[in-house]
Amino acid sequence: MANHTMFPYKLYLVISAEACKGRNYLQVAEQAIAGGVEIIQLREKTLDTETFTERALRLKEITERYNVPLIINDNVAVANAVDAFGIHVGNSDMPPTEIRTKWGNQLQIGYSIEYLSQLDTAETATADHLGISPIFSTATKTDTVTEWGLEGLQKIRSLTDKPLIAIGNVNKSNAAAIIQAGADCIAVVSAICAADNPEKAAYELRRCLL
Ligand code: TZP
Ligand code: MG
Repeated sequence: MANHTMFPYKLYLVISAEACKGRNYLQVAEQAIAGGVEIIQLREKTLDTETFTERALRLKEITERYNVPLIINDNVAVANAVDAFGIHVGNSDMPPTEIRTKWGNQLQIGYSIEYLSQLDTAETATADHLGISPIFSTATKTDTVTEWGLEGLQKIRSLTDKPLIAIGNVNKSNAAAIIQAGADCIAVVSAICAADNPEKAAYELRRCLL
């Protein structure tokens, strides 16, 4: 079983063009990295594979320059096409066991936990890190199941050694408490993508996690 201390990233940006409110997602990503974001996921829910791949390749030019790992949401074809660091999947995507069987250890696999019962499955055992989805309910993603809260996070922490990434309405007022409750990393969309100054927003969030 992976040891959660092996996940060295504390501030994880989940980005899409839409979340950046008309600004260029590449610029927002670069500013976020300057502020202290350590790992980035490109999450585009409506693009075909070709367009998603083009956007991912452009983002990868930036993440590579700064040695920041790039994760692709949902679409394994895109993740493989751009030689991403990882793929993030949920319950309606290709299961981690299938990804591992087909592509071995090429991709780090993130897997969203929405039900406690998932912890006892081969999918969770196969994943490299787990998303606590959502830690708090959020307007950014409304089709969610369980709002875990800090207690839910603590419960999951007691049941697994996998790295835990908390996502959902995370901001500088709750980030430190989330780490204290057992998360290894916090992931945000709007706290950085929708901020007036993404670099400053990232810097302030990262400072909460020392
Ligand atoms: N998965 C669970 S909550 C969420 C995702 C992708 C959205 C988080 O967005 P925000 O704006 O950081 O609350
Ligand atoms: Mg998904």
